[in-house]
Formats: sequence, C-alpha cells, structure tokens
Amino acid sequence: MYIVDDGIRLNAQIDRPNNGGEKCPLVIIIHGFTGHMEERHILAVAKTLNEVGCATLRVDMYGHGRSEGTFRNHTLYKWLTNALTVIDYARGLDFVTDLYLCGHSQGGLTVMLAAAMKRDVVKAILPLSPATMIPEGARQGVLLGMPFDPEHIPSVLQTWDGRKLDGNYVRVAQTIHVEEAIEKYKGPVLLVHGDADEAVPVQCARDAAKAYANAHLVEIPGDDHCYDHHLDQVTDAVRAWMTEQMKG
Ligand code: FER
Repeated sequence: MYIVDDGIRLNAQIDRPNNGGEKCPLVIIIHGFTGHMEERHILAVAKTLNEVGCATLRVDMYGHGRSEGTFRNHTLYKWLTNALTVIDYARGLDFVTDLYLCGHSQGGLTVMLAAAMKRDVVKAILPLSPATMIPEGARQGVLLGMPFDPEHIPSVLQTWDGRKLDGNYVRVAQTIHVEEAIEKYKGPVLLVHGDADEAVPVQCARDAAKAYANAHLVEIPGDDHCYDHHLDQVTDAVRAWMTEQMKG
C-alpha cells in the first residue's frame, strides 16, 4: 500500500489488532536514518501495539525502504512533511479513534517535531532512542562521526555504510530547534533508550524527559541503538505504558 505525499509514493502498511475489533486507536511508526519499516525492532513494537488493541501504520520515509525518493536527497523537512501527510491519512481512516506517534531515532526526532505541529490531534507520542542531537550536531559540525565546518558545509557527506548524503541535509537540520517542539507538546510522552547506545547518547532521552511537561523515561541497561540485547524490555515498556494510556 502506498500513501502519496506530493507525488512521492511512501510504502506503508496497516496492521489491525489481533482481536479484530471495530474502531481502535492507531499508532504511526517511523523508522530511523538508513532504516526501514521491516526492521526487527520496528516489527516487534508494532506487534506489541497490535496485541494491546492498537492498529499500527508503519511507513517507509522518503528515500528509505521501498518508498520513492533517494536516500542522498532526504532531509528532515521531507520526513516532516511525510509525517504530516501520513497523520492526515490516518485521521481519515474511519476505524481510527485516538492517534499516537511512535518513531525510532531520526524517526523519534521526526515524531517529536510533528507532534508539536499537530498537537491538537496527537494523543500521545513514543520516541524511541530519539536522535535529538542531530540539529545541534549540524550546527556544531559533528554528525556521522566526521567533523566538518558548519559554515562551509561539504556538498556531499558520507554515511557510516558508505552511502552519500547531500549537504542540504545538514543545512536543513541546522534550522531545527528541538526545545521549541518539546515546549509546544503537552501530551503524554514515553521515551525508551538503551544506556549503551553507540549512535545516539542516552542523554538525549534524559534531557527530553526533563524538558517535556508529561514524560516517562524507561532506560534499558546495557542495550544499544537497535535493542540487540533487550528488545523484550522495550516491548514490555511500550505494552505497560500504552495499556495505561488507553484506560485514560
Ligand atoms: C548521527 C548519528 C545518528 C546522524 C544520524 C543519526 C545524520 C541517526 C540515527 C538513526 O536514525 O538511527 O551523527 O547524523
């Protein structure tokens, strides 16, 4: 299934809850930088949400997975407008009651930004290991483990897997202010982060948890960026928190 965002086809999949219920909440789930909607941790979180009675809408963002657009040309603006389009699509589904946003890493950052913009329609958010350091890293010239001059951004950067990323990614990221988005969103927030994350420091989630009006942080001791060791603790945290949200 595709959701079309201004001519770009975004590969997406809806999974309804196991009880096959009529109307239900829906959680949009967004993967991270270089990721896609079939990653192990994305599928595990989706399955858990389906088990507690939520539909899920997983989507491959611009330039990722089986969506259109090229990786090299993706930016946080493109992901953000993708997210706004996917939110509107979800709101138009007749079986959907409350709308939630969940995202991993760069997808977690994206849902934090989108929730601020759509705060009147987003019930709660679940940023998992959110890559909130990207904008400040872009301003400081520290991204992808390669220092660069933030006033003279290279036209092309190299990612850790050797793929090319246009310098406009950095120019866009430099304009984004995560604190403003955090300040605007007053709904409930579940943050989950491994304290041995090698890609996004756990401090990102600690800072966000302090700054949000209504946040709960679950740290996973010893776990890494994609929860290779304790994915079950991630899904336990999601299951417990979402069950509480659905009561209220
Ligand atoms: C970076 C570290 C992490 C970066 C992006 C990420 C673009 C995102 C990781 C993810 O989404 O999984 O320096 O620079």
